[in-house]
Amino acid sequence: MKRFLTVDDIGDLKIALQEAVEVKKNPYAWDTLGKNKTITLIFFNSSLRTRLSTQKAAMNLGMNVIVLDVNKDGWKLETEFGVVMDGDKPEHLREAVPVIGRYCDIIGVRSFASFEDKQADYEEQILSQFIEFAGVPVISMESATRHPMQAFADLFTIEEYKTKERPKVVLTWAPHPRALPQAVPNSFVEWMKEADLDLVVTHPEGYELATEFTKGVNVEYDQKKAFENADFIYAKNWASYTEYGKILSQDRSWTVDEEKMALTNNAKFMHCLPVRRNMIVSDGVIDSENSIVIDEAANRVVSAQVVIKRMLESIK
Ligand code: SN0
Repeated sequence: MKRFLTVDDIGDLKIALQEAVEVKKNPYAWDTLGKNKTITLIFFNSSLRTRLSTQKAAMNLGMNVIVLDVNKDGWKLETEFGVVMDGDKPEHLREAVPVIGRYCDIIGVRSFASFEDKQADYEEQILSQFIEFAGVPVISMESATRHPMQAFADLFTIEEYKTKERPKVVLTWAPHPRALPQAVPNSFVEWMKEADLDLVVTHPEGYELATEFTKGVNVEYDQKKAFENADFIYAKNWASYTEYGKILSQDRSWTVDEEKMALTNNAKFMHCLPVRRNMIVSDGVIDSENSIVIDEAANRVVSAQVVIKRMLESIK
């Protein structure tokens, strides 16, 4: 496995989920696989779960881990080509990436959408330079358009909790004070579409995701209707894709609360975290027995470990 960005990179989902079961059951079974191998985790944006779970997954595999917060520790990096570098960015990614690649065996990178340039974001201007110039396998730890490690953990969590063969899974938009990327919902849809479940996406008008993700997906603009008979409610805010990066609504009638959860089939509540309480979800719902957000976050170690394990196996 040379890169991990989209659902296609993981191959057969059933096999990947089976591997996740094995990794969770026996996390130290491959603890010498990463001996004398180094993973470097590069952060252009904040992180709690991704940083800690990826580090833990690598350590379970016996790897050394280097973490670099670009905004705090490195040179400010130029990401655009053909620019006169007379500003505040002393180094170009074109040099920084291959240099980092010489110091390690796998690179993980987090680079959110900038919301300045839709095309640059959807062409993955930063991640694609890592893939092209690193010389080692690259893992997306949330790029401009996707968060595959999260979606893999989400799918695994649904597999663990489902009580019927084909559960109804609802991705609902919810209000938020800031403009957030589409990466989490994009990946969620991309992965759930491939899985054996009934996916419904609900959001206000104007929040349509890019059609490359939602083609063929059931979109329901009436949130309450979408919630009927749901087995899983996955809440997430995202900013508009069509009016790129804009907040079109902060309508708190979209907040997931007890009244709406009562419409479901006793659904489990999921969110990738961090979550804004009483904006995205009421205290009552996230603190309820049906909330599985902590187990979901715990499974981030599992998804990361499957991916890193596969990469180590391919570079051995
Ligand atoms: C990120 C996002 O893509 O929505 C990371 C989620 C895994 N979330 C945030 O940036 C939340 C920040 C906030 O202000 O609540």
